[in-house]
Amino acid sequence: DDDGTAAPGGGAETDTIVVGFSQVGSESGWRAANTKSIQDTLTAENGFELKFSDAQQKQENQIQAIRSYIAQGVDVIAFSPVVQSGWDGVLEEARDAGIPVVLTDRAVDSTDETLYESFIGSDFVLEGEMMGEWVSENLATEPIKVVELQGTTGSAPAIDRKTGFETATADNPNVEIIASQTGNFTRTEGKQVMEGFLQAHSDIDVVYAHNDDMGLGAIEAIEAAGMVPGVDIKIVTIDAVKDGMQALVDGKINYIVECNPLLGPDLADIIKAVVAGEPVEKRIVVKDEAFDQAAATVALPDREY
Ligand code: GYE
Repeated sequence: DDDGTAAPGGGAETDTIVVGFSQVGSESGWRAANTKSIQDTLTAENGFELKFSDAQQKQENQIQAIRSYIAQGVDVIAFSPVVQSGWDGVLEEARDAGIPVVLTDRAVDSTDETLYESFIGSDFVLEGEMMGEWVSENLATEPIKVVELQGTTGSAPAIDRKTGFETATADNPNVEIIASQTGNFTRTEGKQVMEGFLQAHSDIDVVYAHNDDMGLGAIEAIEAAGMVPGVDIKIVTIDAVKDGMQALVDGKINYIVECNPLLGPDLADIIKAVVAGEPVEKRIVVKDEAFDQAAATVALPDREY
């Protein structure tokens, strides 16, 4: 029988927000920093219970994880979609179950915006454009041959970073992209694909890698081929995680456009607002900077990731 007095701390439990989060994988330094930010923020202390799963870069694993969060009746589902297409079915299942969904980092191409509450992440087209402009102005004052290491096929950042770069370099006839292949955002595959590029082409001037890790893999391949990365072949990448910034400072990378992975605090705020029934922005764009070698030397000591 309830005597009307709450047990000590009894109220707190019912306030806990249960979140099911399906992460892309553990493919890169960016992903490691992003996972840490989410796990450090969605804590019991901050009023959350976090159910976290790693999809190992496979969409079917993510769909399975989301279905299991629906079955468990979590309060909110959050996820970073591996690829852009094919989400409508499972998102409808979440909506039918009355569970709100928040997208982080990567977009879905669903035209039905009622399938999710909010999408927080960087503008990947803009990142590609920032890179294209820098390459066009700083490296393509004479004809250059560029090889491109693409991110995971079908993922928003791979599609958008390719498009942005092509758009920004379209008006410069000196920029020629001679090869473009996926390295799946990993160091190992970036190295392997670069080895193939080096075998097929003796005249590569620039590597454009869609993330730091693939650029770091390319560095290994270039050094193994007896050339000097950053000098004989210029390297430009996206992310600006610690290892990438260190390579930039060391002169092995020539330019990095940032992509901020610290999405945890904003994600926590969005989820709290959604649960409280407060209005949230449909699209929250994270701002990114860019670094040349001099700027990286100044910034590196204070970098959080
Ligand atoms: O750039 C890459 C990671 O989706 C923005 O995924 C993210 C990308 C990031 O694997 O390193």
